[in-house]
Amino acid sequence: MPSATLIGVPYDAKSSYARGPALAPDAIRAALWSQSGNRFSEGLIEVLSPDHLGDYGNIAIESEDYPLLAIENAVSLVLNRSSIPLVLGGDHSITYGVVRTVARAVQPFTILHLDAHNDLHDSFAGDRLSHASPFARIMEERLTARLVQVGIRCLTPNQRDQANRFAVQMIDMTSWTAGRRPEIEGPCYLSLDMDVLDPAFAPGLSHREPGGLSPRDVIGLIQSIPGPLVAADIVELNPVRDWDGITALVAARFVKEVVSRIASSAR
Ligand SMILES: [Mn+2]
Repeated sequence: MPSATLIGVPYDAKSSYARGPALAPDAIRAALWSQSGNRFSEGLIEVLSPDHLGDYGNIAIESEDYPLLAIENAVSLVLNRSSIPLVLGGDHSITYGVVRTVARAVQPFTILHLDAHNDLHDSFAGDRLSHASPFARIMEERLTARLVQVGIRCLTPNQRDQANRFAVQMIDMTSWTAGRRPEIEGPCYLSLDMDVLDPAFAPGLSHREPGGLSPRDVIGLIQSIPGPLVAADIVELNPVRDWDGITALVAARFVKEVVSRIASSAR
């Protein structure tokens, strides 16, 4: 079995602003396998090889309804094969279904959440499964031991109150710039919202928020996760708003570094 297995979730019906992330899994695969790059991570692991990376394909999306069962089935199948799920969204709503499934199989783990927004809205436009709400559900259901958020820069007073309510550890962009870095121990779930990046590096986003991280910062964060990864997701790439596939290429690079991180900690 490969160390990691891609699962595409082409679902963006919980997006509050622009549709398009449903096209991301295939855009990331195209960039990943493009002849413009090679098969290795920065740590010189041949990540694009059957030993290290498998592909479940995309789950079938048949309606606008939240695809909880389909996500659970795919993630469980990969975990049962002793491979680590690397889920390509889709909008950020899909993280709830993935974390819920992983939490039944593995405990405890810390979630490292990279994002411009803290996604802790109790509901958004009346929807508790909105892409602005996955971490409210995750914390309410106590699916994780600890939530660490990095890159946040779009808080509202209500969002700050939610973060306090759930005892979230937050490294916003101001503290990041001042030099604060996450301290993670033990098993880790990585949830990587592409809009954590500054839009100068990544125009293919539904929500472009200036003042964000660079791809180099995110690669450094991935490489510095000390414990084993239990699963990961990369979400919110919007190919409709991308320029010449540049953001898909950044996402593909993140895939390679995540797979490398998984491969180097595999038993
Ligand atoms: Mn998000």
